[in-house]
Amino acid sequence: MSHSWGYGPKNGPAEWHHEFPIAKGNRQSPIDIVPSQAHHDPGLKPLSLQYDPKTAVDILNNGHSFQVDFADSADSSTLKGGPVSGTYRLRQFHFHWGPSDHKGSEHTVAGKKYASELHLVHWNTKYPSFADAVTKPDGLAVVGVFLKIGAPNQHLQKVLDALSAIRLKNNQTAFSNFDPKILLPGSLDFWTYEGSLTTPPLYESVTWIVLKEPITVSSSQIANFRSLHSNAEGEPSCCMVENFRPPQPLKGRVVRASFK
Ligand code: E5Z
Ligand code: ZN
Repeated sequence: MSHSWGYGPKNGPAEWHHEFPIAKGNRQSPIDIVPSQAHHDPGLKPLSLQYDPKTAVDILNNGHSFQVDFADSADSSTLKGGPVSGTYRLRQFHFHWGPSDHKGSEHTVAGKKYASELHLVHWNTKYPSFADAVTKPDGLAVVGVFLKIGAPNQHLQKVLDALSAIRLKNNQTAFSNFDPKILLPGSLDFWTYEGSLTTPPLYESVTWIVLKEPITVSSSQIANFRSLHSNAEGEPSCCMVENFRPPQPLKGRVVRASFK
């Protein structure tokens, strides 16, 4: 890669391995989840997600996606249970999407793509900081939620309304009093497997928890995601229209299901 990583033909997912050889590692994400090959595990605990709306602090265009960041200090927004032991603290959430409504998710289900995918990123509080946790095999737990096209999602509106203030890379604005729990589907049934960050540096540090039930958004709401730019001010204009990594080899991993 002659320049920094992205999603274009010259710096996209197929080229990442030159700078990040772990791209060809043994627990890379995303994957294709094949429900008929998932193992129901009755020993999995129910997933417990508790979020304090006051811990939301800002919304940032990082040039690859946009993310809502949460305060790193308070232990009031946490993930417990499911496949993990201990307490994981919410760090940020962000989305991946595509050039059209037919593709955009990172995980697929029996080969089927959704329009978009929400990632809620949590880090294991047995480590002193996110930066320490992000490189550890049990450092992160990311909840993945599929988005499909249908009726508009009112719960997403506050997020969408903030996007006009962060059109360009490195733009950031205050974003407070938001409970990401309102974005979750009715059922917390999930698949889980050991994987990685889906963007460079692709660290193999993520326990993935992918919810079975999608949420619904309208086509014009996703179009709003695509109105963001991946360039900084003064650089050639490029729209953020495609920011997903395709499924990676399973390499013998087992996907467990919390449900029958
Ligand atoms: N798409 S995702 O949910 O798999 C995901 C979640 C979080 C990150 C990326 C993808 C993320 N990226 C930044 C990683 C990082 O947090 O902190 N990299 C720093 C490089 C570094 C040590 C500097 N490492 N020192
Ligand atoms: Zn992500």
